[in-house]
Amino acid sequence: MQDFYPSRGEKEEIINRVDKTVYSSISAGEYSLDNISRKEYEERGFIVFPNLFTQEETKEMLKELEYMASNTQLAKNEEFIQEPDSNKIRTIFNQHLFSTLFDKISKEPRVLDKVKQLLGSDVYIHHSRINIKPAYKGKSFPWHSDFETWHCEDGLPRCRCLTAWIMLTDNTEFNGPLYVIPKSHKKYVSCKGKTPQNNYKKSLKKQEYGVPSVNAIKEFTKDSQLVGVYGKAGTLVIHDGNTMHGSPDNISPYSRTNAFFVYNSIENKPAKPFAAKTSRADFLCLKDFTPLKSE
Ligand code: AKG
Repeated sequence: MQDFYPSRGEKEEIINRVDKTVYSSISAGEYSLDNISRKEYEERGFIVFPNLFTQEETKEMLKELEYMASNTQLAKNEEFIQEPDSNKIRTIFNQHLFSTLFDKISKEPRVLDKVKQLLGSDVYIHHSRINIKPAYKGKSFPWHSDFETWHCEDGLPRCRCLTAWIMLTDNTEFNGPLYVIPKSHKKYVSCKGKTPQNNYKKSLKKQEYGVPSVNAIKEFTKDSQLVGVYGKAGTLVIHDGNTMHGSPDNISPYSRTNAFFVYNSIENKPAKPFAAKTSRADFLCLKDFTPLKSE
């Protein structure tokens, strides 16, 4: 299969994106995007919907998460990832498979109508994850494009995927919020380096491969800028699979928790990894391609 997004080679290079960002303008349901919002997403590579979920709904999600994170039996699953230098939970993968509440949220029309419209087809979940950034100790994520990893290590052929994420706590300038670079989704950083065997085991705690150099980030900021994504609990953000993002440590006394759902078009099913000898673990690249229906 042709590789439209080569990466993990001898040297870093910034190349053009070959895929669309918005695949359809046709409504996919009551909660689809209007022309202005679609244009904003197309141009900036992300869009924020403040308070899309109510305080009651986010409280319920947080309660469900607390139950999952404190259950020692559940924590034995490989989907439960600890911080690099402590046994604190950093990420729980596939919350929608562990919890009926999160399964329902993944099919929420307020989210799914937008996602299906943007990707212009039926969609399935590539994986989901909740990142918990505990007060004072939560660790950073370096700059990266998610799609670079999903392409190189999971084999997603095209950038027809996105992440819809819900703030389960307020995200402020102090508690390790996500930073994004508007317009960065229109370029692709072909990263330097050869993917080691079982890279994911390390990269889920601390990513080293698929991380652009400081020069690439500087290049992106020449005609853009770094933006912090802040909002109240209940805010929904959608970012394109290739939008450059990262986040700093949380040194504030307040925790920061976000639930991410990665949607992929059913027309973009994974092939063989494009830059790794073997695929990552199955839980990172789910193979249930049944189209999601709103609930
Ligand atoms: C990722 O999981 O790809 C992120 O970049 C999340 C960053 C964060 O949760 O702070």
